[in-house]
Amino acid sequence: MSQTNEYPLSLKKSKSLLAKYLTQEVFNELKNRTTINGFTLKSAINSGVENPDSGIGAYVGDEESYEIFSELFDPIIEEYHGFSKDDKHKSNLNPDDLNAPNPDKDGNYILSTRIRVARNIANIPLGPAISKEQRNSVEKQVSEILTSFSGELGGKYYPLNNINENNRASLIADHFLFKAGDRFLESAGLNRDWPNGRGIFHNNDKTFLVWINEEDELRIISMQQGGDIKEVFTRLTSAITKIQKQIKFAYNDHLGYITSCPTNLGTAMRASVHIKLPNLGAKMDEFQSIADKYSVQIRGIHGEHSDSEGGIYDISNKRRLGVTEVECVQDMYDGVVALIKREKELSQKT
Ligand code: ADP
Ligand code: DAR
Repeated sequence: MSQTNEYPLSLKKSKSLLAKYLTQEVFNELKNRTTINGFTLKSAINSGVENPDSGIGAYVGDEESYEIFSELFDPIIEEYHGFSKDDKHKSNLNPDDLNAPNPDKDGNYILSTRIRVARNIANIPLGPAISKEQRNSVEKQVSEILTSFSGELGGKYYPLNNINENNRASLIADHFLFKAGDRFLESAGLNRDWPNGRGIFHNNDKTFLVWINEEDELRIISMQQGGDIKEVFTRLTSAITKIQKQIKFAYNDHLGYITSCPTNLGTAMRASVHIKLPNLGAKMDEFQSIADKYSVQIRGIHGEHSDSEGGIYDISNKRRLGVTEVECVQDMYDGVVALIKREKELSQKT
């Protein structure tokens, strides 16, 4: 799409939130605006223009994009998060406020627990607009901070551009590492210069990991086998506290932590379990209605857009913005308790 008065025709057949809210009027209003980093409407919407099957379809290149293109992003954020342009975000990373005794002490259902937050460094562009030099500087700054950690969080950094293929494949197979960016990220400019500046840090137990320069500049992850959700959250909050003593993250009291995709704004947290629910898997209507009641999402086990396998599902919080981190984890926990209860009842009937 050239930067002229041509409205992107591919959006006419798209059901994305971008297509819904980028009216001709909004397009005319925004088409010649640029942010302080030179980020344009064309760049912000390119993913949804090139991938009409997008759910959202828009990404930002910097924190200012959410203001400069607010006529587009405000309604997208309001519809996706139920969060108006005047609402304020709140944060609570205190694990003492989480009520989550292990819901599966016998290990009959929950294979693993993973809680992640996205973070971007304040006052520099985000992935869709960052330069190669800035991205390499983020990699250097963050990896040096992480490799200075000792004790439980101590570990090693593996740059993607010289990780051996067997290591990379096994880290992905073990659910530790991100796959190369998909077509949505490609069109958003998030795969530029791949794999330069990208990598993974993990501690010796692979229970604390940080992805550098994937969809966001940091994905801070705590994960382990089993269902001790509170232990996973406690480790994550300790790691976040340590990291943010040395890095200022992009944050404001309206949108919370700033992320490249509007779906991750606020806490930027996805708290998930991989859980065996074969009986519910055979009754998807009931499965989905329980998930809806507890604001949790049912996903496949190999990341976004993947399928479930062997009756194992990825269950995670749906709410991210306008709720605290404790509430995100509590949402997931309460949903998992309800799903396990129903799975037990169904298994006793068979
Ligand atoms: P994100 O949560 O950062 O958006 P994805 O959902 O794409 O990331 O998942 C990234 C990787 O993390 C995938 O390999 C996925 O299988 C793995 N993963 C997500 N949740 C869990 C979990 N609860 N246990 C183990 N691996 C998980
Ligand atoms: N596939 C894009 C992104 C949706 C949310 N997932 C992210 N950010 N990884 C879409 O617009 O459907």
